[in-house]
Amino acid sequence: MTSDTRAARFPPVKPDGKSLDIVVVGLGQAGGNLAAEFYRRGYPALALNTAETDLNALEEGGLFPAMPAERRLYVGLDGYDGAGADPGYGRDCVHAHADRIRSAVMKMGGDADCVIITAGLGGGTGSSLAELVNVLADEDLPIVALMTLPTEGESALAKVNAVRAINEIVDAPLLGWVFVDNGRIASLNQDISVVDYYAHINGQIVHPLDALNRLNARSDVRPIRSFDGEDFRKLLLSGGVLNYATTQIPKISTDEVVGAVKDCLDASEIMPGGFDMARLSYVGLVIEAPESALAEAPISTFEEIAETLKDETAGAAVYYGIYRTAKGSTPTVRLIASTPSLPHRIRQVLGDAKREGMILGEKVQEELPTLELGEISSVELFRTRTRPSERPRKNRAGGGGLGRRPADLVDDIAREIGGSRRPSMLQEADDAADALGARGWAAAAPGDPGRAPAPRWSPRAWWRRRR
Ligand SMILES: Nc1nc2c(ncn2[C@@H]2O[C@H](COP(=O)(O)OP(=O)(O)OP(=O)(O)O)[C@@H](O)[C@H]2O)c(=O)[nH]1
Ligand SMILES: [Mg+2]
Repeated sequence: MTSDTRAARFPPVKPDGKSLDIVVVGLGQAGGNLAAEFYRRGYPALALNTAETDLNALEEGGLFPAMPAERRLYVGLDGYDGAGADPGYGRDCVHAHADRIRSAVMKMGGDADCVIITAGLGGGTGSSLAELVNVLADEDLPIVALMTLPTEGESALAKVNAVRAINEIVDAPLLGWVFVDNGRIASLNQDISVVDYYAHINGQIVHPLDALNRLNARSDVRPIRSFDGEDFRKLLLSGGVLNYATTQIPKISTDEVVGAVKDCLDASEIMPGGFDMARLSYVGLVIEAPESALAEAPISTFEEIAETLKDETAGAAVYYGIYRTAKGSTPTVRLIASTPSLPHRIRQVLGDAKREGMILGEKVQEELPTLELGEISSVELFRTRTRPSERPRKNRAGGGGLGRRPADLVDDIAREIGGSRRPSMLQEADDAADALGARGWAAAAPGDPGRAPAPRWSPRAWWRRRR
């Protein structure tokens, strides 16, 4: 492809100032709130929920960014309000509304560069996110899932729901997975009022992606080396677990830049900690700095940064961007990295879910002890009988939740993403992965030997079809 045709096909930024057309579909309350935050920033978005109450929170004048009524889809059954933390019911709802969901998503995002599906894992609606992927499976959409993990203080039910949902979603045919650590965010935002809390942290979660997507349309930055829309696309749709962040550094040096990358991977402010740097496959690193900070950093510093990152990531494909900014006095590092393995923190969530889930599972099986009431058992306390309740009884099909039987726990979450799939999307990306040799995708993604093999899915074929 000549540079002219490439430029015509992939303009550096679209008319609305974004490099990629991203659309967002939120499921459940957290999912809808996150979708509303994207919508506030100018992205087409939909909120799906089994609860009218949650959807109404997105009305004008509420605490969350508003979403117009036509972007809020009630997908409950029998007029019920919410899934009551029962993912089995959440799944039934999504399945029952499959046609409506599919047509709303395709109308909004049939041609999108990326469809981000958002949900809070732990509740009943958001934890059925894999069912939403099933509903959209035939549409060949480039889907990335963005999910929140429960905090330490949340119930065993939330934790068990979350690890079951993670196990399903890591096996789904997606092009990217983003886990957000609500516990970590809570520990760093303790002073925020409960009124503003979620709207505030949702801004923190969405901002780094939005900033990368708008980088090339900003009038206050000038590229020295561009991180363009295609670089961003390769990272976002690289088929791995993503870690992204925006952070400030005091000056541009190898220690500061590589140190910032390590901090984001190991103890991010929004993502689960414990990403293994040596297992990264792709890294996007943008340094945005004022003239004075750039003037102090000779070209040899940038070469040293590149060499150190290459070593520490054991040869990941790294996309760089260097921008001079007219604003601010300290350099900013923007990171987006991708790996085929799950961060260590997710193992801890699994451990908590196992321990607490088994206790809860046993508790819900206990029979209620009867009290010795004696003669008061037969004393009539009313002169008239109350009529039986006319509230209809819900007959929820399927499993989910902990209420019916001892927790059927996830034994182990697949440590690798995607089973036998080769998740890199483009030819060049595949070649880069091949070049990673023994550490590359094919070798690095054996999946869980105990699970059925993932369906054959070819990212290259997918990409060709879309073109
Ligand atoms: N980051 C973030 N997390 C949220 C937000 N709202 C809820 N959560 C978290 O998301 C998880 C799931 O909760 P909900 O989204 O309320 O659950 P749901 O999907 O609506 O499920 P049901 O209410 O059972 O139908 C919990 O861990 C919440 O703490 C939000 O706006 N932002
Ligand atoms: Mg809800």
